[in-house]
Parts: sequence; C-alpha cells; structure tokens
Amino acid sequence: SPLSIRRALISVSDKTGLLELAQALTRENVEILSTGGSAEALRKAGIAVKDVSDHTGFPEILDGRVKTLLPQIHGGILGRRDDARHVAQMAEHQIAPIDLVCVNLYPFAATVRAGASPEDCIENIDIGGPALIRASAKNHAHVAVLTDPTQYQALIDALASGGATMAQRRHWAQAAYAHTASYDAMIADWFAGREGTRFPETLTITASLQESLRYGENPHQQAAFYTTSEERNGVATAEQLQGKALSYNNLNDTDAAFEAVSEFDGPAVVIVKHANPCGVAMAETLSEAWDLALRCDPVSAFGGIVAVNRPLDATTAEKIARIFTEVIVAPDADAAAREILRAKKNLRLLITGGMAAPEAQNRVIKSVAGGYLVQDRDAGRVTLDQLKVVTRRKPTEAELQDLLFAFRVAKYVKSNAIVFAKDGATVGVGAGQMSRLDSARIAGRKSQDAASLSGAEAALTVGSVAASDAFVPFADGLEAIIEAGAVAVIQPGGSIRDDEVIAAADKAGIAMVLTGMRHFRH
Ligand code: 93A
Repeated sequence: SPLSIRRALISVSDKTGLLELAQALTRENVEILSTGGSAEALRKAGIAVKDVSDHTGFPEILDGRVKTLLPQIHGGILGRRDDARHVAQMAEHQIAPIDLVCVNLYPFAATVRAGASPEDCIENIDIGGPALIRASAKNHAHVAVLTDPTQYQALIDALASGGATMAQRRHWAQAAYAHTASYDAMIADWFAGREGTRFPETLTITASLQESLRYGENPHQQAAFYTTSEERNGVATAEQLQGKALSYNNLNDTDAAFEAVSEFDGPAVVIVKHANPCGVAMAETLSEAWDLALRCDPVSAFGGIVAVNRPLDATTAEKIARIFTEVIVAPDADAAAREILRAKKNLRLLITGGMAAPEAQNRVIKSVAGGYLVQDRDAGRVTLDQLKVVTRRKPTEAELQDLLFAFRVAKYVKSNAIVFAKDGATVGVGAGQMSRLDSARIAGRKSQDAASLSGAEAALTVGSVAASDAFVPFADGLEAIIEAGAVAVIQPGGSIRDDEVIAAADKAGIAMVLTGMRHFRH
C-alpha cells in the first residue's frame, strides 16, 4: 500500500531541486527535519524546518562529523511500523518515525577533481549520509529514500496521489545501494591512487544503465548499455538526431570509429566494419577524405559506420548518403548536412559535441572466464622524433608522414594488423589474422581488388608505405609487403631476427623505420 509521509529528513550537499521538493512536503503538512546547511538553505527560502539537533536534543559535533549518527534518527528510520515491539521501544525512547529520507553525499569526487589537499578529500568522505541512505533503503517497507534530484518529481507526484508505492520504494532502495556502493568505490580508487597503483584491491565498476538493447552481438544474447560519469566525448554522450536505436554492434563499431578518427589533426574520415577500419583518410577537406577512405575498400564500406572529425558538411553528407551506411558519428553537422541526411530514415546520425581525447588515461576491461582483465587504454602515440631509420634508404618527408599515419591507423586494426597507406589514405588493410604474413597478403590482395573496381591498372599499394602493429618476425612477412609494392615500412622492431628483416629491406632497396612501440589490439 502507498506510504503516507508525515516526517522527512533532508540532508543534502547538492541542493538542486530542493526547494520544489520541500514546498511539496510543506503543502502536505510533512514535518521537515534537516541538518545545518540544508536547514539554512530551506529557511532562507521561507520553508519551516526543524534542526536535527533540536529534534534529537544532541548538537552537531566534531565539525559536523557527527550530525545524524544518533539513535533518535536511525531508530526513527529503522523501526518496523508493523511490529508492536518496535513501536513500543520507539515510544519508550521517544523516537519518532521518519518516513522519507532525502540525502545526497559530500562531493568526494568533485573535491578530488578540484585538486584539494588529502585532508580536504578525507573530510569529504561522507559517513552519516551513507548510513542514512542504507538504513532507509533497508527499511523501504516503511521508508522512502531519495538519493538523486532526478527522483524528486516522482515523489512529489506520489505525495499528491496518496504516497509512494512499494514498487517505487523498492526501486529507490536499489538506486540507494548502488549510490553508496559507487561512492565507496570512488574512495577506494582514490586510496589506491595514493599508493601509486591504478588498480584497487577490489574492482568495482560503477556505471549507470543507459538502455536495454534489443540484443547483444547475436539475437539470442541479451544486452544493455551502461555509461559511466566520466565526461568524455564519444558514443556514450552523443546525441542521436535520427534513425532507430543503436544495436550492441553499432555501439561497439561507432566507438571504434570515433576513437580512431579522433587521432587525426587534419580533416579525416574513418569507415569501420566489424570493429575494423576498412578505410581511413586525412585530406584538405572532409569530402576529399571521404572519397579516399571509400576508395580503400568500397565493398566492405557497404553498411559501415562512418566517423569524421570535423563538423559534417553538405557535400560530404551527400556523398556518404549515396551508399548504405548504418551510422554517421561527427562532432557536429551543419544545417544543410542534417537536411540531406534526414531523407535517409534508417541512417543514424550521432553528434558528439567534440572529439575524444586520444591521450586520456582510461581503463579498459575485458572479461575472461572467472575474471576480468584490466589495463590502461592504448594512449601511446608515436611521433616523428621517436622513429629510428634502420635501412640504407631513408624515407622521404612525404613517406614519413604516411608511415606515421599508417602506424596510427594500425593501432585501431585488430592484430595482426598490416596497413598500407599513400598520400594520407589507407590503400590496403589486413586485419585480425593469426599470421602476419596472411595479414600482409590480404591487405595486398584487397588493394588489388579495390584498384580493379576503380579501373586502375596497378594495385593502390604500388609506391605506398606499410605499417605493422607489432614486429615483423620473419623476412617472409616483409617480402609480402614489398611484393605488394611498398617502398617504406614502419614497425616496432624488437624481434630476434630484426637483422634478417632489415637485410631483406635493404636487399629490396626499401626504407624501414622502427617505433619501439607496439599497438596490439584484440
Ligand atoms: O560528516 S558526516 O559524515 N556525519 C553525519 O552525521 C552526517 N549526516 C549527514 N556527514 C553527514 N551528513 C551529510 O551532510 C549528508 O550526507 C549531506 O551530504 C550533508 C548535508 O549537510 P548540510 O545539511 O549541513 O549541508
């Protein structure tokens, strides 16, 4: 049966929406108990409140560390209203029932983010708040608990219609425990960080349910999308302007495409299929970049995910719309581009409002049977000054630019990855093979296919450069690359047969540079 509310305890750090809630409670003649700052804010707004200290007869002590940690408060929350012994004990100790608890916690995360001193951070570890929240959630049979301003309106509506239902209280209880759990997880992470580790004793992933998905990677798998509060420009925070809901695979591919395109400074386009780029290009304009990205593998681009790193313009939008595309993700799109895409009912257009930060320090998590693997995301970026030329032939300036470009693309291609590039565009991508030799052969063959589709005589790889995500272990892999027509190669180096591989490069008269950095991606 709905819970009628006669006494409420309000103790909030985030005062958003507080006034409206308190006004609604006042209208229903609910007595409001409140702690120092919250009481002051309410009184200022002309709302009658009773200080917790007046209610309990015990002052706030220890700089506020003990405000609500008192039997009059916790007894009032935890007592069972339908248990004669509880009711009698509450009466004996003059404990009045509290039916609604509205609490949000000291802003620990914001304090840490602001670079506060360790002492300030510790002072912002809320003790009384979580206790109030957990107690109210435990006794949700008799108490409603609100931990987020977004919940207030539902309570206000409930007040007007006879009280909060059991289903509502149970849902708020779930949110309450999730809230305190994530709060403690943040604190544990902070302590771990102070010990110099990014990996706390217990891994607690805190993410909020964004949406249930129709299904997972396959239709017989259930799936959902959870988002974290980390502020990041990308698929989680993007605004979808049109088209049906994104699927699990769409989200995964869109993320891969957008992270990849964020790597490039000039106008760039990345086309992704099955989490691998099948065309990447950087040019003077997005429109040119699209032409070049599409040229790499027009067959695979069908039904692809397209990411761009400049506001989408009409010319580019019009070109993309010519082929079947699942998703376009862009930092923005001008009015004309939006108008063109509106006609494509099934195409989803996602606007991120900015680019991802390639060098951001984030954790990536993968599940294995019985556990999780956690690592820093691959934020490594090789720069020109880190390259070591190991062959007699030196790469030209233009080749060096292409080598860096190809290596950066390879970072986003599943291992083993071989990427051919020329003039700021991929011309052959070999992905996800168990042997590097196969990846090289596939990239070369795909490039030939693309050339014959466009009516060109020679494969696009002729005169190109090639990147390998990890060291080339045998000369045969390199020979396949050379056979495809590459004149310069970039690879991490570090194989025990480096000398053999370098000798093969010299024999063929091509250039080779080593990065010292590997970009496996599985
Ligand atoms: O310092 S506490 O851990 N000790 C308490 O007894 C206590 N009771 C409520 N912090 C406590 N709170 C927290 O105070 C609430 O969770 C809320 O965030 C904050 C509200 O304080 P004020 O109303 O004085 O602004």
